[in-house]
Amino acid sequence: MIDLYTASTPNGQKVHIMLEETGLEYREEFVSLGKGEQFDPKFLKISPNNKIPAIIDHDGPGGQPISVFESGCILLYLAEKTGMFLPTEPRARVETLEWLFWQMGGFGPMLGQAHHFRAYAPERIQYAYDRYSNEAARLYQVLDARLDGRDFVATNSFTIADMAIFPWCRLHGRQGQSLDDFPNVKRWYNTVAARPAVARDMNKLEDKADQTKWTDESWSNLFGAEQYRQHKSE
Ligand SMILES: N[C@@H](CCC(=O)N[C@@H](CS)C(=O)NCC(=O)O)C(=O)O
Repeated sequence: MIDLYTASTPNGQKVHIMLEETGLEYREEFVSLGKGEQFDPKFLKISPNNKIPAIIDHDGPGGQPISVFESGCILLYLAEKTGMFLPTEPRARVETLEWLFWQMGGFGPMLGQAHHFRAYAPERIQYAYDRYSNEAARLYQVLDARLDGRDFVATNSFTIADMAIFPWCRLHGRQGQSLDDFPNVKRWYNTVAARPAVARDMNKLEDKADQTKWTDESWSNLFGAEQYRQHKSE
């Protein structure tokens, strides 16, 4: 059994997709980020960076429990555990990891900044707004070029790289992008969205979206004093 600490956000969705695709048995624990549950000392013990997703696999290496944080590491861990969605052939494996790390180091963080400066910043800071919107467009172009003539990002089959990238593309509007400008991304996006495990998951997560309204408390937890206060793990 795997405990998944999650929220209905792109980084959480990656792990939901992997768990649904592999058929591993799991239970979800939704962490309310607006209410500051990510600072709970128990949660910090398994996720010291106060972010979802994190998992506890009760049947980890040697049959002992293990906790894993960072979505890319969770995908890799589950791929190695199941032997699914990460090719073993060395070149295909490197290509999959290249695109997984591309998502973790660039596509995710830059698009996250685009969300922040376009949707959340209390004032419009034109330089930051343009910088992250332009960087988002550049990254979509890189992805579009990669997908030219390919069905999937890393290899000729669906891998953890596709799982990592897809949930971030769902929010293209918030990043100031239109998939019509990236026809290869659009085709791939529709292919991935139509996978039964992905479709099932996305429907379920729509209902679980954190309904917390922006209040002084939720703002402070995510972007203000509480976020930057030192929190102690159990
Ligand atoms: N690099 C991390 C990023 C995780 C992340 O940014 N999680 C966000 C939600 S998508 C979060 O938990 N934010 C809560 C906070 O910053 O306090 C990963 O991929 O797991």
